[in-house]
Order: sequence, then structure tokens, then C-alpha cells
Amino acid sequence: MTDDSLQKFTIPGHLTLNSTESGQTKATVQTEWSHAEIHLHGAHVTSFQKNGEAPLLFLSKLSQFTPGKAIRGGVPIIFPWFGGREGYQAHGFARTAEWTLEETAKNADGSISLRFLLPEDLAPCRVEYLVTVGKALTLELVTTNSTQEAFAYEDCLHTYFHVGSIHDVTVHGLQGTTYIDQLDGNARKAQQQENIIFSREEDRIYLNTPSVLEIRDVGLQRKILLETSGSRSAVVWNPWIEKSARMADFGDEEYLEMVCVESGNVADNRIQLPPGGTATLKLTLKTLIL
Ligand code: TA6
Repeated sequence: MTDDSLQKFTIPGHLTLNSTESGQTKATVQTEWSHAEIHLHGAHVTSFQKNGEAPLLFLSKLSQFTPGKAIRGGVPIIFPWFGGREGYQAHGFARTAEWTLEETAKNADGSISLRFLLPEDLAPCRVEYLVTVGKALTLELVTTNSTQEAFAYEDCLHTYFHVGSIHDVTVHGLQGTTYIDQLDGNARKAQQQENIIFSREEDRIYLNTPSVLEIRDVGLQRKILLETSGSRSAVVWNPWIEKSARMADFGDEEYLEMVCVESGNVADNRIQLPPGGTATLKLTLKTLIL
């Protein structure tokens, strides 16, 4: 989308659209409570920060903003498959696609919404993404099966959270659920402890999860609430030392300042959408001072 065609979406004092130095188009949103940035590349939220608080999202200093490459950090949209697939890019094509901006609005409560559309030639269904920036950050991925066949897919909002130090972070709300341990031959294990701590690489797909999860960050003296609907899985990941060193677009020490707690429908929780059916994956992120 050219700069000129985008200017009709600007909202004076709240929403501007500009080209970045890497030639991508970025929306910058300012509300009375917060600031956010969203790239049309991948419809990728790269930043959300409440006034007076530390950034909510982690963005790697080595992230590459290039065609065909996913931005490292923020909230990559994982669709229509999670993980690797022989002969295709990992985590599907949505996060590297050039989404179109369809609509923007200032809402009655003062929040700002942007609606993006995945190019329809990429997927056998219509995929829209609604980003609402205000006191909280709300993300809604809406998939509509416009075909005559059932459509099976996985989706996930692969959120990278900025934290003070991974050593002082715990994740809560998953006790009693089952997870697939991607680092132990995809063994299925029970989450017995009330909280998840980090002292090595962790890469877990939790199944049939509750609608609210919590990240407690003692370092930044805050907790982050993940309130979801239409999400039955959660993925918890920190690359730790060795994997961090293997990722070219991720600093060797950056594992210390991030954690992924991702919300979606993965593995056993994949979605089977009937013809004409619609499914919405919704995630609202809030911060509270500890
Ligand atoms: O969400 C966890 C995970 O599946 C990890 O296995 C790791 O690969 C991460 O996603 C990032 O994947 P990416 O393709 O963005 O490097």
C-alpha cells in the first residue's frame, strides 16, 4: 500500500502511518494511556507501552525488517500452522505476509482500533486482525471459512513479553493442565506446580488451558494478565543460552529480558472450521503493579 493511499487512515493526534528505513509501513498509535507500533508486514504489533511503565513487549535489537522474514519479537501472528512443516516456513505464512490496512477508528472510550486483512490469495479463507490500543492491548484474529469445505488450521498470537530478568519471572494459571514438551520428544506431561519458573530452555505447548494466565515479573514490579477467548492452548518458551546463540536475529543475552507466553489453538486444539464458519482468537493484555 502506498503512503498516499494510507493517509486516509490517519487520525490526527492518535494515528500516523509512515515508511520505515527498511521500506516497511508502520502505524504509530498514541492514546491518553499508551503508545503502540504496528507494521503492515505480518500485521505485526512490535510495541505496546503504557505511559510511565516499561515496554510490555520485547523486540530483539537484531530483528530484521525484511521481506519474507518474521520480525523477532512483538506479537507474530502464527497461521495456519504452528511449528515446522516440511518444505514450508515454520509457523505458517501470515507473519511474513504484507497485510492490508482496511479500517481505523477512534472508539468512544478513547481507544484506537486498526483492522487488517490477510491477502485473500494466500489462504482458503478470510482472515482479519483487529488491534485495539488503549489502557490495554486487545488483539482479535478472526478466521472465516468462505469455502465449501471444512478448513483445519492452527493459530497463535506468539507474544514476546519484555521482562526485568527471566530469573525473577513466574507464569501462573496452568497447574493441572497437560503440556507437550517440545524439548523432550514431544512427551506429554502434567503441570504439577502452581507456577512455572525458568532456569533452562523451556518450550511447552499447554493444552485445554484456562482463559486467564498471569506473568509475575518481580524485576519490573508488575504482573501481566493475559485474558483470552477462543484460545485453548498456551505456549511457554524461553530459548535460554544455546538456542539464543543459534538465532541470528536474537542477541545472545536477550533471553534474560524476554519470555514468550503465547495464546492460540495448537496441536490437539487445532480448529476444524465448517464451511461458512467463523472463529475468533481474542487476547487482551493488561498490566498491574505488584
Ligand atoms: O513458540 C515456541 C517456538 O515454537 C519455539 O520452538 C521456537 O522455534 C519459537 O517458536 C520461535 O520460532 P521462530 O520460527 O520464530 O524462530
